[in-house]
Amino acid sequence: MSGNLANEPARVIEMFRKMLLIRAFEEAAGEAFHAGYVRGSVHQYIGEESIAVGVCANLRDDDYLTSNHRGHGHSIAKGADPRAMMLELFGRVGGTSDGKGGSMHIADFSVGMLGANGVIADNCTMSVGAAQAIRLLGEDRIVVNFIGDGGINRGPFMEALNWAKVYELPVLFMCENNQIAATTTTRLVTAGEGIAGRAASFGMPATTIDGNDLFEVDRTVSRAVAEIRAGGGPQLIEAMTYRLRGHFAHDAAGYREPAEVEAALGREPIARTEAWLVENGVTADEINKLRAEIDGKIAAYVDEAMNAPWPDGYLAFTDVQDVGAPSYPGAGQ
Ligand SMILES: Cc1ncc(C[n+]2csc(CCOP(=O)(O)OP(=O)(O)O)c2C)c(N)n1
Repeated sequence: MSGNLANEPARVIEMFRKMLLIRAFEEAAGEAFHAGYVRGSVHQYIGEESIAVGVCANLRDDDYLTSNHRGHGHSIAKGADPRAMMLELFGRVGGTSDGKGGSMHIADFSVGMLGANGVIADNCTMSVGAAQAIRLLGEDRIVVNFIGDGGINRGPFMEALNWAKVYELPVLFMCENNQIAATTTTRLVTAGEGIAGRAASFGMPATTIDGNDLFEVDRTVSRAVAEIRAGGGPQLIEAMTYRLRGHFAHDAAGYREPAEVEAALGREPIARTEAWLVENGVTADEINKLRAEIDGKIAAYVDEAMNAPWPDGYLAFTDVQDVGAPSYPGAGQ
């Protein structure tokens, strides 16, 4: 690996730490799901960590991000608190939405995380709305919109690309191409020139990169963000990757050849970044210490979430649009 990070080992270590944090969070989320603590579903981001981390390392706190159903990694990379996220997955008080959102609806406006979204591609129109607001307010923030390769076949994606380009809005469409949408090979159900080609047909600069290479993600996103922030209009980056687990925690992914998974393991981003760190003088001891520290933190979050109180009923009516709810027990507390 080589890239613009090559002379910044401290920055690489910080990014590696975030990748480990995401991996440990996702492993714990899967275990909690199987143990019956998490209602609904859990879509793990295992194997794709370099994209979220490489993207968010180039954003400011006040930049916006929208996400999809596989949003834990995006949220952590943008700065959301993994402790509050774990409480949210468990549906408890103190979660990012006091348990109302759950795994697919993490939001933390304090770090620009406008929300994950379980409806495929619907975050695209939210991103464009946020970008339109940035334009109206004369700000220099940008919006990053995460989307999967399956999501690009839904209407809101096409609408959003069109609107963003017509108004030259500050949006980076970040497509994580893990090559499969639930159980369907995306290539077989996608017409045209592919993802980058589709963006290019809207007149939008678009490029395809190796998303498992943290350095390539960082380098490409850093350039795109600078251009978008300077008023250059929207862009799309297609980051090739592979999800190492099933579509969701209860999917054994039997539709994949073991050899394919084996090959993907050889390209997975944490091992690749770790190899770079070792080559550049970081010792195995230091890496083990980092891992142990992160694993300890995540175990404490799980422990706390298992024992945290459930929300009182009245919390169902807080932080939601006021539709004139009638009086309810605990109102005004
Ligand atoms: C509008 C809509 N249709 C279908 C679904 C069911 N669904 C959930 S995830 C998914 C596949 C998404 O694939 P992709 O966008 O490639 O993301 P990935 O899961 O690969 O990260 C589907 C079809 C949904 N959530 N929303």
